[in-house]
Amino acid sequence: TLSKGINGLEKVLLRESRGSSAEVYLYGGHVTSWKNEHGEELLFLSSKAIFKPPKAIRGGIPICFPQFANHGTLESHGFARNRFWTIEDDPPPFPTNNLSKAFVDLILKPSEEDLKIWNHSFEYRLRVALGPAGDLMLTSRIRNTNSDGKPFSFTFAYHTYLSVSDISEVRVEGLETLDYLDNLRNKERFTEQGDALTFESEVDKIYLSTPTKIAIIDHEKKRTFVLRKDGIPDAVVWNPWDKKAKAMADFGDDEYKHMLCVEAAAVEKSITLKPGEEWKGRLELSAVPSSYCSGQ
Ligand code: TA6
Repeated sequence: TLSKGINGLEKVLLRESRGSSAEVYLYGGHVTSWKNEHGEELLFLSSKAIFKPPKAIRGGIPICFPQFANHGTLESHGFARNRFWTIEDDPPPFPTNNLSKAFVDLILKPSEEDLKIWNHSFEYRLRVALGPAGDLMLTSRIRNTNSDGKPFSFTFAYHTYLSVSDISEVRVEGLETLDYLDNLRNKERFTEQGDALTFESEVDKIYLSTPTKIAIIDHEKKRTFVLRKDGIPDAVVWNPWDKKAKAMADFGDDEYKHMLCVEAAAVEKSITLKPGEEWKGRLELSAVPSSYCSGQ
């Protein structure tokens, strides 16, 4: 299943018996494609994405670790998204995901260079799996392997870019009435009003301690994405809108209309691991016709 992708970068193709599929680049441990059984692409990937280190791939699911955005001293979103991961043939057993036959296990360990910028030894295991109904499941296990007895702390996100038909036709349910930090207003804390979220301008918010289930409803496509997360308290919602879109070299000027990032994230409270401890964070995405969802 290992083949050469864009610019000769190695990728893994997962295919589930009913026809759904996913594509994972070893560069970044990055899911770049997730298709349903009809072959429809469900993730957004920019037509201008640059598949060349050290640039992270614009779209799909970048892994933000050990730092989310600029919440710390490292480069934005940390370094996991622009490192080469390797396939791990025989990882320690996962308690879940046993039903899936279409999966790949990746691992990232810090290089000597990485240790100079973040002086902690870790093992980051990522399993990407397709469920029988075509659900996309990502499980991260991050272990502190420091031998000097030191704990470490990190922030994290599955920076998921969903493909939508038209951002003005999209509604997000599950984040109403929650507190959020607004990145467009000095990361100040506000409280969301009672209605489902809709979009008519730039948004960059970190919703705090959210429910585990968030629904992203694409009215035009009559499709609902259901995002479930486990062990990951926060959720980031981002759309760059027109001005920021133009400012990004690896993003088309009008592409903001066709994407929305809804990101399972751990940002407000960093996660601390003592040596030998492991953290687990799971993301599950499904895409269903809107009529299947209650209230639709
Ligand atoms: O998750 C939202 C965010 O942190 C935004 O502030 C935005 O800049 C985006 O991520 C993309 O970051 P990047 O470093 O990939 O350009």
